[in-house]
This record gives sequence, C-alpha cells and structure tokens, in this order.
Amino acid sequence: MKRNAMSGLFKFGRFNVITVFFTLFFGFFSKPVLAQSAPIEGFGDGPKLVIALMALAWVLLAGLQTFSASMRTKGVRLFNWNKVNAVLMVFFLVAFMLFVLWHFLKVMKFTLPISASAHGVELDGMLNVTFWITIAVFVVTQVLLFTFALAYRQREGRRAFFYTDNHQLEFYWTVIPAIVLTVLVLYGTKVWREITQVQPAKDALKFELFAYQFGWQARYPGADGELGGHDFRLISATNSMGIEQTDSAGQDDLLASEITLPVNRPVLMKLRARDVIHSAYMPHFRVQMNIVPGMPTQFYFTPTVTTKAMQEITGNSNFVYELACNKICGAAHFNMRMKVNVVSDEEYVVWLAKQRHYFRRPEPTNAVASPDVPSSQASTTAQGLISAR
Ligand SMILES: [Cu+2]
Repeated sequence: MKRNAMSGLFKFGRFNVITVFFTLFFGFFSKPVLAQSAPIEGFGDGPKLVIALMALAWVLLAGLQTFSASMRTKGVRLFNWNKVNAVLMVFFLVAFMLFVLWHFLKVMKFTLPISASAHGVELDGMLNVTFWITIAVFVVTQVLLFTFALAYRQREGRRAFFYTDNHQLEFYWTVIPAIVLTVLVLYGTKVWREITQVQPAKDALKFELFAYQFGWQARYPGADGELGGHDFRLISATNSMGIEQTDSAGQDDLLASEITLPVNRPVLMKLRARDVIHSAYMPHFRVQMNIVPGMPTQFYFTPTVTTKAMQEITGNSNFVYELACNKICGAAHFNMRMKVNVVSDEEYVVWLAKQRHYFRRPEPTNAVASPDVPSSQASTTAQGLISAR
C-alpha cells in the first residue's frame, strides 16, 4: 500500500517536475521576447502581468493536482475536481466579461468621433442597433453556457437526463434568429438605398477625384459649375487627368491639391482611377467608394461639421479630416492621403479663387481671380504633384 502510494506520487511528481521545468524554461526565454516587443500604447505592463499570473496559476494547479492525486492513492479525497472545474468556468466567465468591458473602455478613444455628414448619422444608428443586439446575444449565450457547466456538473448519485430532440426548442432557436436577422438586413438595405440610390440635388457641388499610383488629384468646376469631359486616351505628361480640351465646360476647371468643401451643401464626388482599383475612404464622413479604372463611380453626401467645429468637439486643435486610399493598390499605397477641409461658404469661395486652372485660361479677363499660370505648370503631371507635396 505504501509502496503504491509512493510510486503514484513519483509518477505524478515527475510529470509535475517536467511541467515546472517547461514553464520556467519558456518563462526565461519569453522574458527577452516580451522585453523587445513594442509596448502596446496605454496598456503598460498589463499584458505581461496577465501572462505571468496565468503561468503561476497553471503551475499552482498542476501542483495541487499532483498532491491531490497522491493523497487519493492513500484513500483521502482532497478536492472534488468536477466542482473545482465548474467554479473555475464561472470565474473565467466573469473575468473574461470584465476584460472585454475594460478593453472596450480602453480603446474607445481610438474610435471615430461623431459623424461629420448627414447620412453618417443614420449609418451610425444602424451600426449601434446591430452592435447592441449582438452584444445582448453574446452576453446571454455566454452566461447560459458557463452557468450550465456549473449547475449541471457531475455529482454523486445524479444521472444525466437523456433525450434525442426537442422540436419546440429547435423551432424557437430557428425562428427568433431568422426574424432578428431579417429585420437587421431589411433595415440595412433601407439605409444603404437612402445613401446610394438618392437623386443628387440640382445645386449640388460637383468635384472630381482622380486616383493614381500613388496619389490623388482633385478637380473643381469653374464659374459654370460643370466639369469638362474626359477620355483616358488623352492622358499625357501635360494632361495628367485626360481632360477634353475641346469641351467648353472644362476650360475653366480648377486643379486642387487638397479637398475643400462648404458645410451643409450637398456634394457629388465623381471618382476616376488611372491605373488600378483604388478606394476613396473618408472615415469621418462615413464615406467609402471604390474607384475602378474604366468605370467611373460617385458618392453623394453632405458634410455637416466644419473642421473648426470638429476640432472643438474632439478637443484636438490639430484635428484634420482625411481622405485615404482603402485598397492596397501597390508599394506606396500608404502614401495616398489627402487633406480634407470643411469650411463656411465664404471661406470656400476665397479658397476656390486661389486654385490654379487646369488649362490655360481661355480669356485673360476671366471672372475667377486667380494668378495666370502657364499651361505647362497648370496641368501638373502626377509626378510633379507628388514632389510638390
Ligand atoms: Cu490606392
């Protein structure tokens, strides 16, 4: 009897020694790895502490298990491991939920501020509804899962109840999610149609964004409010956007190196690509549209918050809206950014007057007060625009 107990202890003891050895071994080597890894901003030594505590708990549990197993060979039952496991599951549930909550609060400051466009408010509302429903389902199902593990753990003298199926239960868990998902999909479709299928207003400001590897060009209409036609076959070193010189509407078009939009006026953003698929992404306005070569796309929206107002809302005096390419379009994709300003009507008029003409001005007495720029300079090539920035 004594001999058996000793051999049992030795067997489990050896297992435990190996466990402790590997824990220390990996702990020793993970230390320089953790030290070299870049610290996660705002998290400090938290992740390291959690890993260390988990390793410690693991070693302690392994030790307890060994001790308990050795005692059982002597006929002494120290722990009811079924119960320990069930309680640990509930402990894990609470710890995990608290971790998720803490993490949410921690990363909240990296999320976008309120929507700076009219349709964005509705889009955010839809996302919030979806989030709250999925969060509620997540919490309810996880609580049920882990508390069932505790409530229905193996117990002395209790037999599991066996049944093959329950039609009523299956009916409810099929029909309820089906209804919820149908409502969410219909709601999403409605919002999507309201954003993309709307007829642009007559007085909408038109401007064009031209995407190329790797940068943007913005074209604004002159006094006529109309953009000139374009043809990709006209693209050359002196006509980088391929604008039709013969089209009178394009004679007074302006070229800008950043986007400026008047607040509360609907804008129709025309999109064209020169080479590969790009994507115009303006997260603060909840705007994104792919830009496909040979297939012009557009996005219609209304900016509602000026840059200045957003600086006050975010409490960040350096805040600027941004346009970024959201398709990995090549080696310098990361460089495809453009500043976006939202200003008052008066400021917009002043800004527009300062932009240079795409082509040489047709008449020297043009209404737009802009310095005369030779056509060779006015139609900047893509390369020239990059170096100018
Ligand atoms: Cu791109």
